[in-house]
Amino acid sequence: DEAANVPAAQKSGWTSFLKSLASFSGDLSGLTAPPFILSPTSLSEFPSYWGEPKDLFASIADGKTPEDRQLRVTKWFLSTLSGQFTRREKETGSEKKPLNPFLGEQFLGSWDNGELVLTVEQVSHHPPITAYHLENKKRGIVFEGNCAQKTSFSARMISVKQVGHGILRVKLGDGSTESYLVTLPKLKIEGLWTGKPYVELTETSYIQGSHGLTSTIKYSGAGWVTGTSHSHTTTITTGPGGPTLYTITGTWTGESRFVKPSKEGREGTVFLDAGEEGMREPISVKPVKQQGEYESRRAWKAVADGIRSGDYNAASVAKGALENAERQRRKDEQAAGQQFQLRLFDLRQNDPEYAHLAALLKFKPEEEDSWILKAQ
Ligand code: HCR
Repeated sequence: DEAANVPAAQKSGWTSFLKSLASFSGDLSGLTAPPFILSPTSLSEFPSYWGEPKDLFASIADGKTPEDRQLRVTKWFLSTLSGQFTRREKETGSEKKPLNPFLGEQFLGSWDNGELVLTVEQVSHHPPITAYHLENKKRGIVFEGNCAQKTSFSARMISVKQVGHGILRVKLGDGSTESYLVTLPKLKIEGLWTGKPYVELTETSYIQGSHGLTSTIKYSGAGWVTGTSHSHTTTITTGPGGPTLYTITGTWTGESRFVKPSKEGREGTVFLDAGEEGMREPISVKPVKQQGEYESRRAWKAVADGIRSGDYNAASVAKGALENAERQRRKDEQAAGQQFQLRLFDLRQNDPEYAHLAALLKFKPEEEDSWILKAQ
């Protein structure tokens, strides 16, 4: 039995879901999936993974030189990946289909009694685009970005291109600001046939510092270069294609070490142990009762309760009600000749900082030219 992990009553539903995938390309959010694969969590919560290694994020400000800070930004980035891409599989046995955020949906929370604050708004519904702003005011560090996904289906797996990027800014002692462009890896969703989807990362992502240093992160999985799943080899060079200062290799779920060529006799030493106990802390969010009407967990509560308790009928009724109300809002806006106004972010076209960092990376700004920033 190939679909060993699919509950008996949902096997035919799973087969038709997989068939519908085969003839599909674009935005997966609209596809109806069988209940066992539904997650009670909205995609608007996912930017919180960026803040979970909160101490590594804060310690970027302790870097004494551009090189030191490039290493620290790279370490923080790598340490977020196991949360982003393996947490759900670890906790529930498989990757699941998250709830599709409604336009204007918010996810707000913090760490360390408000020292690190996350603000998220769903800034587009079709296609789904999420904007986020993560800020440690005390340390002068902001990570801001937007994220959308383009999916396609081939060779029994879903391929996901993450569209969007983040920019990290750190205020230096002399009052100047250093910035880093963070691009995002591609992912594959495997294990679909057996009903136990999981994520593997592929190809390359980059971190480009405004001082000129570049981190190039190459991803590979089981059956690839190292044969170990969730592997990466990262180099830090003086610009794209420039001389290598450091090479780091390992897994983004466990240990990574400096290897040859690296500076200062660091070869063989540990760069990061992403599996270390307590290195990532989940975000704190207000109790649902105290949340505003656009906040994710409040708005989706009935749907999430239905999914969690296995009352899929109640979940589907609640989801239908939310979606109808949203459709009606858009219709009303249209009839009144109005456009939906973002509440927390502003849209900015042709951000010069993004253009500058992308040029350093010799990276052609793509369709995500326009930038979304937290409104002050
Ligand atoms: C592809 C995915 C939605 C998008 C999720 C993203 C890319 C969102 C941004 C985060 O920073 C990182 C991230 C992690 C997730 O692994 C990724 C999701 C994995 C599955 C989900 C699909 C839309 C659901 C496919 C449905 C299958 C599982 C049946």
